[in-house]
Amino acid sequence: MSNIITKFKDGLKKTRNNFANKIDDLFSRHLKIDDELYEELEEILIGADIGIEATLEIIDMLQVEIKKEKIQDVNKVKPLLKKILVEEIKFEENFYEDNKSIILIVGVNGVGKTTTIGKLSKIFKEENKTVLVAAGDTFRAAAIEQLEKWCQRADVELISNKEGSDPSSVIYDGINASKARDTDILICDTAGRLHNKKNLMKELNKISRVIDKEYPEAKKLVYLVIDANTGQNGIVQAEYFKEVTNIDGIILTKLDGTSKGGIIIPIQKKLKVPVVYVGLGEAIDDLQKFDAEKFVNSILNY
Ligand SMILES: Nc1nc2c(ncn2[C@@H]2O[C@H](COP(=O)(O)OP(=O)(O)OP(=O)(O)O)[C@@H](O)[C@H]2O)c(=O)[nH]1
Ligand SMILES: [Mg+2]
Repeated sequence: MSNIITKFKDGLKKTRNNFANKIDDLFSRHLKIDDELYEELEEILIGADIGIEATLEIIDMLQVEIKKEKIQDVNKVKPLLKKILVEEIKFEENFYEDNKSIILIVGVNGVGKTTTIGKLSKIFKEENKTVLVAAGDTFRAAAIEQLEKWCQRADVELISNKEGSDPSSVIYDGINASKARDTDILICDTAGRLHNKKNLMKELNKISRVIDKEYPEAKKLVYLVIDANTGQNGIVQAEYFKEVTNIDGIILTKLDGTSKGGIIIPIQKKLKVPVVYVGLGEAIDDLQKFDAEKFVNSILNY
């Protein structure tokens, strides 16, 4: 098995134990495809945090397909469910980084922004891209020190200023350093502790203006980090950020800590923004580019 598949499998163990076991048990108990089977399946999908809307859609698609293909054998339902889940999760557009990109990492406190920056840096370096990081969370000294440690682990340079300095000035310095070194990707940390929407909007707008003015040649990407363990509340957070800034991609962290990884479906559906990376653990290699097929295979135990 490839390393990436193993990572997905290991990281999604809790969701798989909750989901695949119930699905397999369901199909082993039912001999016929009937209303009872659909009802139980519905419960399992909702229990995995897939959300009512998406669950009903999935059941509906399943029923249509089963009718169309005249399927009677229960054993043929799981592969069909797999296909439908992959279709539900797949995003056609590609929002990934260009060779010259500036990435703003945003999200509420504690979701995993700083950690993810270290992991992302490593991924980009492995893709032979040059990386620079800007310490835009100037809210507390510890944030800068923590980011410094992650940059050391990933072996990338950090541009920072002292605690309390203006975040957009740090981003400005980061842009200048990126230009001087001809860096491919500049990743910017931001503070998760800005108390209200007005402050958050003010700060992100200011940073955006600096980027638009100083680095128009770079592709600007805003990645919102969401902790998978927060469940439906993660969707509320995302809607909050969406009112404040444009979001190009979602990074769903701590999927290893939840049995309800199905949350990925309503997040994408509600926000119409793709999940681009997933966090599957605390170590530097525990971030993966999101792949719908690998994800579904992992949670269905294929
Ligand atoms: N298990 C697990 N833990 C994670 C993952 N990503 C981050 N964490 C942990 O989450 C905690 C918070 O991570 P940070 O990177 O400090 O989060 P942050 O968003 O920068 O937090 P603030 O700067 O306080 O807003 C740390 O203990 C990380 O190790 C993940 O994918 N899996
Ligand atoms: Mg942080």
